[in-house]
Amino acid sequence: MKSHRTPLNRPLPRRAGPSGQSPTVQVRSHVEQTVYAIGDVHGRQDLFEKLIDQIRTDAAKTEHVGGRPVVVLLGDLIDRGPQSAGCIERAMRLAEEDWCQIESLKGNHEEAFELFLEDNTVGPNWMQHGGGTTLTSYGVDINKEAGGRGWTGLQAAFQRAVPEAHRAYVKSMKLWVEFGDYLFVHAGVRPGVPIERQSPTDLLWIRQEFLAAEVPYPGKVVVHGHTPMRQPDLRRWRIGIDTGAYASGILSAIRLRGFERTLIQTA
Ligand SMILES: [Mn+2]
Repeated sequence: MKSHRTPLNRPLPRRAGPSGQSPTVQVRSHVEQTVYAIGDVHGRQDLFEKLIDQIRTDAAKTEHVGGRPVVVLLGDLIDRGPQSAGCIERAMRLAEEDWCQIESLKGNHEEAFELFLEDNTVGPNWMQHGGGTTLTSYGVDINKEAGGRGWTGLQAAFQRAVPEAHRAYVKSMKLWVEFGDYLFVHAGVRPGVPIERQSPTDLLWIRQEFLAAEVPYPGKVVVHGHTPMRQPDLRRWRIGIDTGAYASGILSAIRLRGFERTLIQTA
C-alpha cells in the first residue's frame, strides 16, 4: 500500500519571472470563481494600471468557472505615492468594466481619509503616515491652505476638492470578503475571533498578533496586505501580498483559481 501523500503545499517561487508571472502551484485550498487579489497600491497609479493590464490579459486567456473573475483590492489605494486621487478614480472605473467583478476593501489609509473629512484633529497623524500626497493629488496647496487657518483651512480645502463620488466609493469599501476557502482583509484578523465579531480596528491595523499565528483563522486562508515585505509572504494559512509598491516599484497580486495559486507582479 502506498504511503500517505503529503499535502501539496509547496511555496511559490519568491519572485515572478520576466513576464511577471510565477509558475502555478497546486494547493489544498479551493475557490470556485477565479480571484485576483491586489496588494497595497499607495498612490502608484502607474503600477496599478500596469498590473490591471497584466491581470486583464491573464483573465482573457484563462478559463473561468462560476462566472466572471473577481478582482479584490486589499485596501490602501492612497497615500505615500503621488497619485492617490488617480488610484481611486482608476478603481472606480474598474468597477464599471465588464470583464471582472470588483471587491474593494478598506485600508487604514482610507479610514484616515474619511476621518479627516469629518475631524481635522486626525490631520497631524494622517500627514505623518503619508496623507500629504493625497491632499496634493486632489489639488490642495498645503502650504497655502495651512498658512491661514491651519488644519481647519486644510480640511476645508480637502472637503471642497474631493468629489462626492470619491467619498461614496471610499465609504462603500468593505472590511472583508470571502470566496471559497479564502478570507480577504486589509491587515489581518485577531486569532480566535469569528469574522462577524472582529473589530474594524483589528481588520484595518493588526500586525504582530496576526502575523505570528500559524493558523490565524482556522478553516480559511487569510489573504491580506498592510505589512510590506520584500517578497510576498506565501504560507499555507496566510498570504501577505503587500510588496511596498510605492517604494519598491513592485506591485503584487495573487491569482487563486480552483486549487491553484499563481503570483503576478509588475516587473
Ligand atoms: Mn495598511
